Amino acid sequence: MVQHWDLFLAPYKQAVDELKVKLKGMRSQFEMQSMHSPIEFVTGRVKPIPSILDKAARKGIPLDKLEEEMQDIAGLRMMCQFVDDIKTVVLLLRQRTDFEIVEERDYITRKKESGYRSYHVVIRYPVQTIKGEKNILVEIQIRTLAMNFWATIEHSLNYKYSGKFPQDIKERLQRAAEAAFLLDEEMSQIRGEIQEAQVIFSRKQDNPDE
Ligand code: 0O2
Ligand code: 0O2
Repeated sequence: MVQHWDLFLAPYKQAVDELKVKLKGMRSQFEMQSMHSPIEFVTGRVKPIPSILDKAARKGIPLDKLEEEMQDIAGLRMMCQFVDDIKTVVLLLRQRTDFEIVEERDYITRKKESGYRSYHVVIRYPVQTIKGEKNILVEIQIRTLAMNFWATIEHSLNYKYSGKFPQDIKERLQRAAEAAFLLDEEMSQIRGEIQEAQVIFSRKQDNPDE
């Protein structure tokens, strides 16, 4: 069984590793041209086996249908400074030719009941193997730093409460999500000033004697 999982997950691991390099490359290209990067940082993971089994049981996905029906066994996350950067990142993803977009889910204009906000793009990514090309599904979550802050903490609390939050915690988390969203809006409004400060800061770092 262990060997079976290793074999099954190998192309997912390869896809995550390759996509991390590719998506981080987008950030480096902006940096190289001294442009504001819409991407702050990129992380990636292959879903741990217990989480795959939990989700399959929860959603009634038979284990022999995981490939087609579980879209986030390979997951990438792209963090942005500003809400507007998310649109830019999505446009950049749409124009790439190394994968095909299968589905987009906008949980920013339509947040989840929990308060969760993020933009999800599901792609079909071709992995080259010694037995030929294998297309696998990968979920890319694009979110601001504030959305990520909220989601990370809510996710760990979810484990603590096994997914069943007491009503007061649920409401406080919803309010915290709104606070994070207001912070994003405020930061966007003062974006111009922030960006100007960043340009001056990076120029000073490059030329400390100036
Ligand atoms: P750097 O030089 O820190 O930017 P691996 O462990 O090799 O599979 P990786 O990329 O190290 O892969 O791990 P993971 O968990 O996918 O991504 C973590 C990356 O996200 C690390 O960058 C962290 O520094 C970066 N990161 C996490 N939180 C933040 C944050 O709040 N702000 C910023 N700017 N970066 C964050 P790297 O790739 O190690 O490179
Ligand atoms: P992980 O790896 O633990 O993060 P669902 O029916 O919501 O379980 P679905 O329909 O496959 O899942 O897709 P969806 O909702 O577009 O994306 C699911 C993933 O989005 C989750 O993965 C989370 O990473 C993230 N997500 C969705 N809703 C929430 C939320 O309320 N809070 C937080 N923190 N994250 C959320 P998993 O499966 O939970 O796995």
